[in-house]
Amino acid sequence: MRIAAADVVVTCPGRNFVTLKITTEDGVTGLGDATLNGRELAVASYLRDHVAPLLVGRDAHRITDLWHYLYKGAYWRRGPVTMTAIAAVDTALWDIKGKVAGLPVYELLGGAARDRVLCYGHASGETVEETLEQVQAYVDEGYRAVRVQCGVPGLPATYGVPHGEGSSFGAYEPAQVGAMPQEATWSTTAYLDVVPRLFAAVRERFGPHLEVLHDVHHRLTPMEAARLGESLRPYRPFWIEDPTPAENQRAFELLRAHTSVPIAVGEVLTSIWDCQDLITNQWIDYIRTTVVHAGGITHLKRIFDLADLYQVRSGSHGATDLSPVSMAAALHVDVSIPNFGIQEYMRHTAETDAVFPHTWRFERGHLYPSTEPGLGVELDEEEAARHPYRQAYLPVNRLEDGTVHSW
Ligand code: GCO
Ligand code: MG
Repeated sequence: MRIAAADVVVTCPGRNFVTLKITTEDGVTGLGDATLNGRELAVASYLRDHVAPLLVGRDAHRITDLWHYLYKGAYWRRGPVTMTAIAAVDTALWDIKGKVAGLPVYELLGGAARDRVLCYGHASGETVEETLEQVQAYVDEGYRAVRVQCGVPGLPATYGVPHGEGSSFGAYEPAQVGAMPQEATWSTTAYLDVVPRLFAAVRERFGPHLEVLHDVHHRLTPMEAARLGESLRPYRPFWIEDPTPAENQRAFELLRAHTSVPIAVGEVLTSIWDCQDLITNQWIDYIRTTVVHAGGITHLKRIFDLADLYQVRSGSHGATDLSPVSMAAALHVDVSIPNFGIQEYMRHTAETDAVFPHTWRFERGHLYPSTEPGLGVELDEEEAARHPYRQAYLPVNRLEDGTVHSW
C-alpha cells in the first residue's frame, strides 16, 4: 500500500494547528497532529520541504521502518521540531493501518486494558475563592480529578490563570497573537506562600477523595520545589508537575530525596533518552510525554513500556495547543497500556471541534476513545481554510528585577 501524497494543513480556528494528511494510492487517508505551539511553521516546513518528498512511493504499512528512516536517516536527532514532524507521520500511518484493518487503533495496540480513561480538568482563578468556584463546576460535571492554579498576589498575571478579556488565545492557553511575545513577571516567594493556602482551601471544601493536581511549570529550583512539596504533602496532591526544569535529569534525584509528593514530568521532553534517567532511577511517578511531541504512537509506547518496568505511570499532556487529532491518538494509547495514570483534558473551542470532527468523547470525568476504524478523527479542509494562520508566541517570563526566568 504505497503513499501517494503527504499534505500539510495549517489552520487557526482560535489557535494555530498544523496537521499532516497522508493519502495512499488507493485513497485511504490518515491524520497526524504536527502542532508545536509558538513555532508552528518550523514543523510545517520540516514536513513539507524535507519529509513529504521522502514519503511518496513508500509502503504505508511499514511504520517502524519509516520511523527509523526519518529518525536515523536525518542524522540530526531528537528536538521538538524533528520529533513533532516524525510524530505526525507515525500517527497518520497508524490511522491508515487502523482504517485498512477495520479496527480502532487501540485494538492494534493490544486491545483495551481498561474501560475508561480518567482525566483531569483545569480550574483556575485570580483568587483562591474564584478557583474554588471553578473546582465546584468541574465536580458538578462529574470530574474526579482537577488541576488547581490561582493568581499569585502582587503579580500582574500568573501562568494557568486567564487574565483580561481578549488577552488569551483560546480558553486560556497563552499563545498571544502578535509579532512579539508578551512578557510575564515571576516571584517564587509570593508563589510558595499562596499555593499551600490554595490546597488547604480545596481540601477543606471538597474533602479527601478529589484528586488535586498542580503545575509548577518549570519555575523552581530542586530545593524550592522540595519546600513546595512538603508544604502540600498534608493535602495529598495527586502530583506536582514540572517542579523544576528537566534538562538536568539528576535535579530530580535531589528533589526526590527531600519530598515524597508524587512528581510528574515530561510535556517538553521529546524522546525516550530525555527521560531515561528519570524513569530508570524512579525519580518521578508520572511521565507526561505525549504523542505529538515525543515521536508519535510508536515512540510514546516505547517510553510508557520502559516506565512500566519502573512503576512509573503515564499522564499525557493534553492542553488545547494539542489538536483533537493528538487527543484521539492519546486515548488509543491510554486505554491500551498497563501503566496508565491519568490524561490531561482541556476542552477545545467549538470552532476547533468543527475543523476536527471526532468520535472520542467525554462523560462524567472520563474520556472514551473512538471505536471507529483508525483514530476516529477527521479534518474538514473547507472549514480549516476559513481560518488562516496567525502569528502567535508563548509568553516570556522575567523575575521582578528583569532577569529572564523559565516560563
Ligand atoms: C499543561 C501545559 C500547558 C503548556 C502549553 C504550552 O500542563 O497543560 O503546561 O499549559 O503551557 O501546552 O504550549
Ligand atoms: Mg504543564
